[in-house]
Amino acid sequence: MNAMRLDELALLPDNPRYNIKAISEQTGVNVSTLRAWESRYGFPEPHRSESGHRRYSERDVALVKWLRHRTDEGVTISQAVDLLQHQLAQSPILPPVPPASTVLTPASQTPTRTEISFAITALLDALSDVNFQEAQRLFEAVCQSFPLEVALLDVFQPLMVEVGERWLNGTMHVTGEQLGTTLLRQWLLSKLQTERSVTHPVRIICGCAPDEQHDLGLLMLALLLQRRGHEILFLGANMSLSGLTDLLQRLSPAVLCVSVSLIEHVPDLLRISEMTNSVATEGYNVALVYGGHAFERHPALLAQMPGHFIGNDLATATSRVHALAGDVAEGRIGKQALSGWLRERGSYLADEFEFAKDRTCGTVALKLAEVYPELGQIPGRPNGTPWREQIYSETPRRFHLMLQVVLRCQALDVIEQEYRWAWNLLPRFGIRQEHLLSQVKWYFESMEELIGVERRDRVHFESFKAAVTERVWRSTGQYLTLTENAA
Ligand code: B12
Repeated sequence: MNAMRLDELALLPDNPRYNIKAISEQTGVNVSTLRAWESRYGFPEPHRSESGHRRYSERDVALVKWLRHRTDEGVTISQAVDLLQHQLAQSPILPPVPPASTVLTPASQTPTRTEISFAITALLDALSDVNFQEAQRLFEAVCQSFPLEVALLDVFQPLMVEVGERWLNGTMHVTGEQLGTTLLRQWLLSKLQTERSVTHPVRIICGCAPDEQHDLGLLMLALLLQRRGHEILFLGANMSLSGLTDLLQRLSPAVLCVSVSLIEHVPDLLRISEMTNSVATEGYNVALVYGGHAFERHPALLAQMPGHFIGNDLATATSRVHALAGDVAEGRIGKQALSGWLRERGSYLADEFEFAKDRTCGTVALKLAEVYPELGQIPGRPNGTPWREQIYSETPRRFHLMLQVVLRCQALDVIEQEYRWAWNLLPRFGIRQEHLLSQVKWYFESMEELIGVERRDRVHFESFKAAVTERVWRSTGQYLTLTENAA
């Protein structure tokens, strides 16, 4: 059996099935030798029944056979075990071969198909057996060792679909389904929470139709969109419609993503669309995007639906929502384009900004120093040099001056030119895109608080912020993900 076959062995189930006599008969390795291998090399390491008897899995059988073939070829058993451990260590989800190896495919490397299907099979086994610890271990291994997009799109999504199939045909108890849902949901929510970072101010709201419980697909979409830098408000399952109109007006999101899995919740989309239409008449343009299992089952419904259906494939949907959000935020879809508003209101806003300049720039400087104390610490130069001072206090002022030009001359594009030029220098001083985007965010936050944006300017003000941030983002480094590459 060559190395490739060994890789395939990893796909076999690991649930306990055979006693020692049965595995001995199947492999031709006698019972005492099996015990000796176990005590000397820690392998095979069988499960134990409640009464303490050894129980071996299909995978154990295959691995013992593999060892026997090696010894038949003249390799010593200790060399064969070494070889086995070495080869299994190449696989991201290791069957527990002692000493328990933790060598995983680094998250930056794309796992092989075998590794992916092994992960799915192993997870399905653990869920079918309602083996909480094993399921949790495998979930963690996948999350740690696979790139996020691969974990979501290639492992967890097909896993959940298969879980649904097994539940339907009675081969998996509902508890297994619940266990999978809980582990996945917890992990996705914690990712959404911890990965929140400043980039675009383009806001996107994600929620499931009222009474709809299936929120995992939407949660994945939310996480992928957040990775593109959007500000996500995740309302989750069973979204309430009573305060939705108000929420849309208050938060002025560029996109509202709605998920519908069960057909009975489809009519709610019509109600939601009435709400997005009604806020649009007041100038709050929100693109309604919908998707979910219901439309996979009943594509004929699509023709009757309002809003945008951009497909259920999460990678493509992420790119499309990203593009749509940019369009809406920049007012391309809106009644009055951003450039028109800038012509009309730019100078007024510039005056307002000028009035609040000192306080805002002071606030931003303090925040920069507090959140990024490492900034400006150039090797070989003592701390507190004028350079550090300049980073913290001068950069918000320069940003302010640039916005004055943008607002008074209605020249959004100068931002891109200026930042492209600066980006030739800044990384050398340890400045990252995140620092620049944080500065932009804090500047606008402070300005909004101080000047109190008038109601009639609110929508365009949001678009303006988005347009500025987008340009800073675009001209300072890259934010490439697998999904983006694929798009
Ligand atoms: C986990 C699960 C549950 C969990 C949900 C937990 C949670 N927080 O999500 C629980 C246990 C609560 C549950 C309950 C029920 N479930 Co259920 N469930 C599933 C299961 C196994 C997985 C769902 C899942 O997460 N899939 C993985 C995600 C990634 O896929 P997805 O949700 O389909 O989303 C995809 C796309 O649609 C898209 N997408 C989703 N939303 C959006 C939104 C936008 C804007 C975009 C662009 C894209 C997009 O992204 C994904 C990529 O394709 C599915 C099986 C399946 N085939 O999906 C059954 C399944 C959906 N459930 C089903 C059923 C019947 C039910 C119940 C009625 C069962 C019952 N009697 O209790 C209840 C109904 C609850 C309710 N009122 O909503 C059936 C639905 C069949 C049908 N006729 O439509 C399924 C298909 C199982 C089956 N094989 O029959 N369920």
